[in-house]
Amino acid sequence: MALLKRYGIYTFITGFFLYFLYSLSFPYQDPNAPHRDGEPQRPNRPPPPPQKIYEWSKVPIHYPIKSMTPLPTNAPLPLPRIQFNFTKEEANAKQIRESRRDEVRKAFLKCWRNYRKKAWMHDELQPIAGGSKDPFGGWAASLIDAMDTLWIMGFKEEFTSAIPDIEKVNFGSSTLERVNVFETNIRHLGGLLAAYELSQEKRLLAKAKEVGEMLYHAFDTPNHMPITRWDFHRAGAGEKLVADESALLAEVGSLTMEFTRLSQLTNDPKWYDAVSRVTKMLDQQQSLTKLPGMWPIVVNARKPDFAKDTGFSLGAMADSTYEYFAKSYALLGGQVPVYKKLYDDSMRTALKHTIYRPMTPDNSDVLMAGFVRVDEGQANLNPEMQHLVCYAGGMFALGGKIFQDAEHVKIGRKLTDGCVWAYKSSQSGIMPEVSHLLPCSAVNSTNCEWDEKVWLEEVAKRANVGGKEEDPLRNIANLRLPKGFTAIDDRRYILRPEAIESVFIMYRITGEQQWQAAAWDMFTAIQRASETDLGNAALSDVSAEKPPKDDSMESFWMAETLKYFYLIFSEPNLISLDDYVFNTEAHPFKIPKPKST
Ligand code: DMJ
Repeated sequence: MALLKRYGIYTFITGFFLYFLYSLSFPYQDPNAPHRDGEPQRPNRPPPPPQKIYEWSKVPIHYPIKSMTPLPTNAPLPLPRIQFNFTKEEANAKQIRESRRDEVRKAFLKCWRNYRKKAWMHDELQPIAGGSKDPFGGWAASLIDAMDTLWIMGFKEEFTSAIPDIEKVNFGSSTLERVNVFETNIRHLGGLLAAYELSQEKRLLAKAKEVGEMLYHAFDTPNHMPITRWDFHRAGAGEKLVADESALLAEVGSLTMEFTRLSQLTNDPKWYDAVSRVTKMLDQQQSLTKLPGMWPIVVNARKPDFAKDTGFSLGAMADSTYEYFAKSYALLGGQVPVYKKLYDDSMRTALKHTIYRPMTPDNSDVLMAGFVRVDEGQANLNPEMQHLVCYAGGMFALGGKIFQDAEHVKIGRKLTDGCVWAYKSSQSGIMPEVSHLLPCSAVNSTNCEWDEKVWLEEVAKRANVGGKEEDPLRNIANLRLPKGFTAIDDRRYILRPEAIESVFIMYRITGEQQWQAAAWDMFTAIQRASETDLGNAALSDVSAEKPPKDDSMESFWMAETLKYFYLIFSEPNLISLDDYVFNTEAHPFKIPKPKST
């Protein structure tokens, strides 16, 4: 009660809701976890026996499409140049770059070999105990996710010899009752498509099609909106299903690139048609939300209503929906203008309401993207900093290049700088999963001088130690907060890629070597803290000098994080941003080119 009185009931409720959101922000770890508040109640019937094997292309469709949206047929438009015009590098710089690249390659090979030895065909290797985990249906997530990295790093033999085993992965059966459609789409479908793009190995495209046939059934609902946590066995048994009433924006809106590319590569428009329907909804409701331009994190896909909720962010649970607008525009050869409109309008709103300049002890001119709650028409910024939102720097920079908006490239730079700053400030050299900063008044605020007193007050407030007789400084020592951070809400680092992803994009766009230097600092810090005998392990507290380890190595470590580290130290024409767009799991898809180029 005293707590309620001191901070007011509003703060308490907001805090509780944010905690609830954070608890949702890691759906990647256990996609089969029990469903959350607001989820539709499922009928209380036992599921059909899980051993059943379904042939998805033969499972009947209940709600067939009467009129398919075709892929655009006009020739792709030439896109503006994205990458910096790199010239020949000096011998010394080349030598340093290559030795760093080789270190990354070595780290990857160690993880790959031990995955192969100890967890082959399972989703993940346990990098400490040497066991395995299957949080993604038991469909060899690490193997499929890492295939294009193998190719890019030049491990062609490993790549080729893995294909027969990939062919054996059975998407007709699953260890899970509910499949996370988003994760399967970005990791399995995205991984197979990119591995095919690079190698032209037809068996991989056939496998991608198999995944596509399966996921297509998640769109077999009365309104054709996807089910995001999909009852695999009920669908396989031919039951009619409906879309979720509470779904995460990212999980509804981030199927566009993979489904589009699958249609382009197979000449079958059905996948493109499926995602076009989601795009249409986003377009129709973009101006109707409580923060017009953006959509809330939780949407009702059953109605469908993407406008009701009040929490907005570029970060967890929404992220890749925004990331995919400019990328889908490029992937469709600039032929589908709605993606530019979705990008422009959402970024305008994001810039106005979610992006802030934090106060830092060295007065760095950096930016961060926070969370906004709209209350009675008022947008209130919660100045959080998520590792997940670090992709946003790359998104703005790339969007700025594709749509020729120099201001967006500048924003992208500052957002990326914000994440580099966060890595540098942390005790272990690695940014934590979720923390809070102190915002200055406006994005372009010039008046953002470091004020230790204001910072201490905010730390005390957030740590709930603001009593008169207490000394916030003493408590700060206990809180292990780098200056500028006002709270660390989640001290983990789970081998995520978003910061190096943006650093990589900034490097390829600007050609500035400072990004390679930042990348090397990040890589060495991560290696130092996370390396195990078998691979690399997630960390439970990056604010410790020697962070304790968790026995987990998510598939995105080999698929994304190490790929971006490798690419930033490679020749810039290796997977050039003028030739490829990366899906949100770092799988490169070829950009269609006009005939003359
Ligand atoms: C990855 O699966 C993807 O990058 C996704 O968009 C966000 N989460 C993880 C990495 O952090």
